[in-house]
Amino acid sequence: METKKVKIEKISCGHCVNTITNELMDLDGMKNVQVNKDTKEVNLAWDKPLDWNQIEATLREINFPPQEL
Ligand SMILES: [Cu+2]
Repeated sequence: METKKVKIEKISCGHCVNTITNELMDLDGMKNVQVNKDTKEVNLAWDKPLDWNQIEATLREINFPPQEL
């Protein structure tokens, strides 16, 4: 299991939280997505075959580019 915490400045409301959570949980291998709307921090946990590049690309595609902490 790999984990990572990132910051996504564009998170502003519950809709953003739902979009990010749903899109990431659709990825094969994603285990956990925890989005904090107030701090704009996102905790992620995943397993193979998923890798960070794929997660980052998905976030960019849905217009929520992540910033590494
Ligand atoms: Cu929003």
